[in-house]
Amino acid sequence: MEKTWRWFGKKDKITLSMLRQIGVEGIVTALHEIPNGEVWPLEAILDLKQYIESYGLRWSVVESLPVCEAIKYVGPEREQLIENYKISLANLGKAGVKTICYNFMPVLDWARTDLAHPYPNGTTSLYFDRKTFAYFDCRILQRAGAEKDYSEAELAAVEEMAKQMTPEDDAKLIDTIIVKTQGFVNGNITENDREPVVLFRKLLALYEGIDKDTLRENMRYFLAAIMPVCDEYGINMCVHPDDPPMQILGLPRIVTCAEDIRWFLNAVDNPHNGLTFCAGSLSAGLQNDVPALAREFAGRTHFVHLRSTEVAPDNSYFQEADHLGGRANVIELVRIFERENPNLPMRVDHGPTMLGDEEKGYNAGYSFHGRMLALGKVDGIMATVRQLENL
Ligand code: DNO
Repeated sequence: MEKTWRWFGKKDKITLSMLRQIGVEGIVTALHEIPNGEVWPLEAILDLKQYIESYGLRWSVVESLPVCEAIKYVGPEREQLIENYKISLANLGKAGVKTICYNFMPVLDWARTDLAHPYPNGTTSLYFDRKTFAYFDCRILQRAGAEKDYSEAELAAVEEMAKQMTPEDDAKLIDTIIVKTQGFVNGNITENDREPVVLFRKLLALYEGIDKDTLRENMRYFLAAIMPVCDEYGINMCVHPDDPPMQILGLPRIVTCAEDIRWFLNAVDNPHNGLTFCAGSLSAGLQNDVPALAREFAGRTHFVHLRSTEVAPDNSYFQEADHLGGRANVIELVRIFERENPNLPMRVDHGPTMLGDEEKGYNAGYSFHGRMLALGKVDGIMATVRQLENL
């Protein structure tokens, strides 16, 4: 597979010359300065592409060309937004950037309750604790009917937490869930918003009455509308699975398991409609056998994210695992994808914060040393697999 790296643009403290030194071949990035929903101009795409190429690298994947909420819940501006999306795709196609990652998760992109969970070895990493999330949902958000989604034991734990959480703890949790992970790099709510909880409730309200089938239909509609542009320019769309791959906050999630993936691939049965195989996201769902998913969907996978998680047997938490450990079975995944397509773009996803990363202010999960270590491991697996399998 092609060794790619998610780079957040010219402002990223991790520079392209650093990436060149550690063996990265392709760049995964986006025009982060363009607001969601606006057209990506051809000149701006070419400008960034040339910049990347001047470092001896290539722009392999766009992550993400964001799909606006109004396309997902069907707002009055849907048609205009889809038109804009098609123009951006055509411009990317003209520039020769042809693998496009996006997601179809309502409101939240990914979700974690702790972005710097300490590990015994002194590193920190991302963590999702169900009872803390339940506390956020029931106590901070006070979502109507939230209690229905949790067990009695979880609700009892929420009561206990409520006795201990300080206003500062609450503020940190709000920042983690609503600003940092919801928002991430293309968010609806940013650090400058004064009342994130109020805004967040408004976003959730947009999805009232939208169930799984409706969201599926909205995804099918979007994909069917953009496929002619993808056919014309040879663009591969690849949806990112829901992270975590389960229902949260009463929102429908439709890319969580084999049945979901089969559904959207069949609903628009075009090879340009494909998957970002995010091993870490998929591994966080106990329903998923990750290598089995890879075997089934490798042919429609256009981009691979390699990482792994450990999930508590009772599903009470999950955390990032070492790239060689956890539920994902990265070694087997490399074998499957190397056989399928040795040119598939692959990036290591997330990595521990370590050896001074914590002082740099990197985006959560996107440390330098942690990801570099993971890339070294995955590179070793790829070389071994290629030799053993004569690829
Ligand atoms: C988080 C990422 C996601 C991903 C988007 C793609 O670490 O995997 O934010 O980039 O969901 O649209």
